[in-house]
Amino acid sequence: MRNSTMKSAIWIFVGTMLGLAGCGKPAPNPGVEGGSTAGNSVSAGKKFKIVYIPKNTGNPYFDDIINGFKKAGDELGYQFSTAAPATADATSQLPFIKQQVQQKVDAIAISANSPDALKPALLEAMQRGIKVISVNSDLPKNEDARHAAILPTDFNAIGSSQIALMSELIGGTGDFAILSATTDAPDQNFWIEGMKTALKDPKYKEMKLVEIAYGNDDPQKSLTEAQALLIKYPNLKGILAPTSVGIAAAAQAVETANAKGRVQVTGLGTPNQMRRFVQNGTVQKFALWSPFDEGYLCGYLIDGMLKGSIKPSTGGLFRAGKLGDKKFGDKNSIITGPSVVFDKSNIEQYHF
Ligand code: RAM
Repeated sequence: MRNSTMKSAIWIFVGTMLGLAGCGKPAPNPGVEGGSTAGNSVSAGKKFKIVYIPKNTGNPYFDDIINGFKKAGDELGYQFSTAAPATADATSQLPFIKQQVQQKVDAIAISANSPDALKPALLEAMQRGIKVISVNSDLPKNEDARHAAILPTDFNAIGSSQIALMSELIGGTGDFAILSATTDAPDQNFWIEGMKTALKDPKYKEMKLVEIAYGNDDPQKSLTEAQALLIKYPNLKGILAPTSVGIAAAAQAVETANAKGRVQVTGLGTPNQMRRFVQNGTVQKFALWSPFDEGYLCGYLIDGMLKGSIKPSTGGLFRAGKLGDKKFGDKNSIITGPSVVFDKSNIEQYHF
C-alpha cells in the first residue's frame, strides 16, 4: 500500500491484513521544510499557514507525523512547514514558538517537551489569534494553553497494556527497568504513571520496577543508559522503553551485550527501526499506532478550525478525510486510533 491514511477500523485486526503497510515513509530529515502547495484553499485564495513543531529533529517517528500533515495539506490546500530544536529539552521549543508567532502563522501544532514550560508562549500565540493544537500528547493540567489535542491512541490504556506486554515476556516475574525519553516529556510521564498504577494489580506482584532511566530521546544517550542498566542490574529481566528512540537503543544494547533472550526489550517503537531486532529475535513484541494518521487528522482539524467549519466542543463530530468521523472527547482531545502489537508474524506488513 502506498503512503495513505488507513481507516481506524483496519487497525483493530492486527496482523490479518495490509493495515498500516506502507504507511508513512520517513522523510530524510525533519528540519525545516516547506510543505504542501498542491490543492485549492477554499478561503478566497488565502492559503492558511500551518506549522508543526515536533519534540526534536532527527527522530523518524516525527517524520511520519509530518508526512500525515503534508498529505492532508495536499488534499486541503494549506501551506505546511515544520521546525524543531535539535534536542528535546523542556524549553528548547520556546524560540521556535516565538519565531512562528512573529511570522504570523495561522496555526501552531506542537508535540511539546514539557506540559508547562511552554505555557506562556502558547498562551501568547492564542491571544494573537493563532490556533494552537497539541499533537501526539496533551499538556496535562495546562489544557487551557491549547485549543484542542490530537492523541495517537487512548492514553489511559497505554500504561497497563505496556506492563501487560512486559509481564508476558518475562513470565510475570523479575526485575525490569523503564528507559524513558526526557524527565519532562508529557506523553511518557503520563504513560509511566499508568504503568505504576497497573503494577499495583496483584497479578504483577512478582514484577519489580528497579529504575526509570532517561535517554532524552537521543540515540547515543539512550544507548548509554540502556548499557548502564544492563551492568547495574545483572539480574535484569527486561527493559520497557515507551519511546521509539529508547526501544531501538535498548534493543541495540541487549544485542551488543549478547543478552538476547536473557533480557527482554519491549515498549513503543516504529516497525522500520525495530524490524531487524524482531527478525533476529532480540525483540519479540512491541507496540505503536499510526503517527502518519495523527498528522493527517491534525491537518484536517486545524484546517476546519481555520475555515470555521470545526469548532472544538466535547462530543462534537467532524469529518477527517480518509479517517472518517472523529469525535472531540474530554477537554477537546481527539483519539486518532487503536494501537497495534508488532511481532515476527506481522512486522513485514508495516513500513513506517
Ligand atoms: C518517541 C517520542 C514520541 C513518542 C514515541 C512513542 O518518538 O518520544 O513523543 O510518542 O517515541
